[in-house]
Amino acid sequence: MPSPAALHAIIFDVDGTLAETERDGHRRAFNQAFGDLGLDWHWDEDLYGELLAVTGGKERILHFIERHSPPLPGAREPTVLARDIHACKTAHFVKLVEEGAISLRPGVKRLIAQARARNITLAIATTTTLDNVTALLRSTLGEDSPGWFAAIGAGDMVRAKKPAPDIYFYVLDKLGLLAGNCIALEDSRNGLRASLAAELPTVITVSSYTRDEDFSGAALVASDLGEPAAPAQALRGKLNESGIIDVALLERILSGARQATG
Ligand code: XBP
Ligand code: MG
Repeated sequence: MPSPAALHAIIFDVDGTLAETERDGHRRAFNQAFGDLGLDWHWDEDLYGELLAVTGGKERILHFIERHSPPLPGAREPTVLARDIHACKTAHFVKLVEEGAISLRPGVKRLIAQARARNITLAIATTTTLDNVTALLRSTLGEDSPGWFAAIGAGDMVRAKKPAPDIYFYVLDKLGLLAGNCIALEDSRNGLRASLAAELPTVITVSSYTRDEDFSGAALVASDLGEPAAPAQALRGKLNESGIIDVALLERILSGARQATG
């Protein structure tokens, strides 16, 4: 039985991991922004699933313009148009979140509370815009909750978004911690590629758009973090008997990852 390694920090992804934000949050906000800017564009659920291959809202809009050649208004530079749509989209997303349209996924609140009680550092590494993160934390965990996170790495704070590891390096640097003492929680292949490239042991809780992705390299793949009354299902790897992903299980995963890397 490996001895528990010191778990110093849990680094959370946001979209798909803290909450199911994509289908009825970001996608809706993009479509509202298209309407506001007089664009005859619509991203349905299937199209949006394809577009999620590209992380970052501005990058996703530019990819859509390039790939789908939608009608463009006047002689607007695509990068300028993408920036304007994105600003409007962020305002819509924040409003949706403030109205309570998005809730946390099972087990997220429980794990955050347990980690805080155990003095384990919390951090965030996401490609989404900082305003979206703080709005989501405030609306689901309370006004002061952004302050619970020792580092929040978001959006354009780094040059290259996931699957590049930059946002994880940024957060590790802010925390002053080694990857081997942290666990990343992700929901997507792009997120996993980023965390693994930063050498972070990673637990995946699949989300509605990502459940069929390739999660090779993850320490554990589960349906969600689980709650006592609604245990999670392990899709790869082993959960504990209670079917809950808690600090003890994350510590065990870290010990296993350490032993594997010698
Ligand atoms: C999430 C994303 C984000 C959001 C939109 O990826 O790709 O781009 O869809 O956010 P991850 P912005 O969960 O891997 O961080 O529009 O604010 O960029
Ligand atoms: Mg995600």
